Amino acid sequence: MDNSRDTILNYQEGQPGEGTDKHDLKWVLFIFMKMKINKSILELVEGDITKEATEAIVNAANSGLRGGGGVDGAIHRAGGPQIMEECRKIGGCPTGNAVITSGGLLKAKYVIHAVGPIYHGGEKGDAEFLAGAYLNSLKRASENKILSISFPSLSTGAYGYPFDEAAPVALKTIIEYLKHHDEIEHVRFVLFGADAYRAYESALRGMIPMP
Ligand code: AR6
Repeated sequence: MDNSRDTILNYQEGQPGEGTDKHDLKWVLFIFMKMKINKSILELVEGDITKEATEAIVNAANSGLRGGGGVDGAIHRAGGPQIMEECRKIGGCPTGNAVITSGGLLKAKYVIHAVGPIYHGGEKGDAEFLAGAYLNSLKRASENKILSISFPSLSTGAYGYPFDEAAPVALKTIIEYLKHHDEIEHVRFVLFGADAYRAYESALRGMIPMP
């Protein structure tokens, strides 16, 4: 990978807890990593994607766009029935692809529903379908002139993809896209829990030298 234009802008780590009492070693929670890819910002944060204020958030949907558990359930609960109404009209989306609806009651104006693969042990084109779900989400964003977008870690919940295998595929796809498309200014990975965050941080460290 050509690293010459990729710059670490910020890198901070903390441990869960509140307060600053050095004796019981509690630190304020503040975990994120931020870097520049070409003209765009790529950020990793730990959090709940339904609270994101980027112009679009990505949903880990199923091919019937029927809703479900995990991040899909959380997005439909927070965004209200309008999103499901639009999903019904669209009807479905093949694995590895993505469709767009409005964001309903969410802070985000749009939801991009991406269908990642069910994990088959790293075979049957798992990585290609996973990369396709990220790539097609970014294409929907570019087509709709969306400047900022947040992703969850697709396929790593109910669909069983291990974080350490999914993270390099996800990050590589997004980094390659941003190198050739500076119309998307800001991409955030909103990772649910410390295990997810650590896997993505470690994959990113493996791709781009860190200070
Ligand atoms: N914010 C960010 N990430 C989240 C959140 C949240 N609020 N909630 C869960 N995650 P999953 P999949 C993480 O199961 O594996 C659904 O039923 C979670 O920790 O949501 O692609 C759909 O309808 C995990 O790492 O999606 C499909 O049928 C990641 O999001 C199926 O599950 C993805 O977990 C899709 O399975």
